[in-house]
Amino acid sequence: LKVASVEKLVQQKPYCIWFTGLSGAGKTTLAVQLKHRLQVAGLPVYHLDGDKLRDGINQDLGFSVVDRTENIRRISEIARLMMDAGLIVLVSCISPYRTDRHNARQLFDTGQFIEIYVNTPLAECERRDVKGLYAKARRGEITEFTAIDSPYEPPRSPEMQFNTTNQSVQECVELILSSVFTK
Ligand code: ADX
Repeated sequence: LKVASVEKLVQQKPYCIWFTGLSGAGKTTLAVQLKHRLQVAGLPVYHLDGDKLRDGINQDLGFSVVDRTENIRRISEIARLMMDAGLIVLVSCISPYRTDRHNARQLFDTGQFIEIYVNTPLAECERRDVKGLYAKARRGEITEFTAIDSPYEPPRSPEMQFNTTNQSVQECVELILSSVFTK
């Protein structure tokens, strides 16, 4: 290890940066780009993605209220462990319920949990429909789909929020970097 990067590791305050928003809002895209920028700066970072975790540790869970709550509980506990291990943790999952996000926040010290609301309107998420799931939900082929027949409770006071309809990925990432990491 170079001395410079050791200093960075020692000085770096750990954070959990939590992206919430609808499917297709851009949570994963923002987290992946932010992760890349932090890695280039030599910082230790890990990205927990809702979709990916559902293939593994959360494969027993569906999309009922109870299961989503358990999904968020597990993800937040893992994020806390990783943060304790010294990592900056980026989380991207819909996390539609206020109570679940509140409980996640409670696991962290004040200032270490940064909630970012990726506030891309439903119409835009549905227009993109990257995974074709909105079309399926509209046809009734999948149920309990967030913002179609399952609620999304928007954050009341997120640390930051973006609307990716009129803000580029790069712009959002720069804003996160400057407000969180250059203090
Ligand atoms: S969360 O609500 O429990 O936070 P999570 O982020 O882990 O959800 O997973 C959401 C992803 O699962 C979506 O991006 C989508 O690809 C997929 N998915 C499949 N069925 C649903 C559904 N009924 N509601 C929302 N997302 C779904």
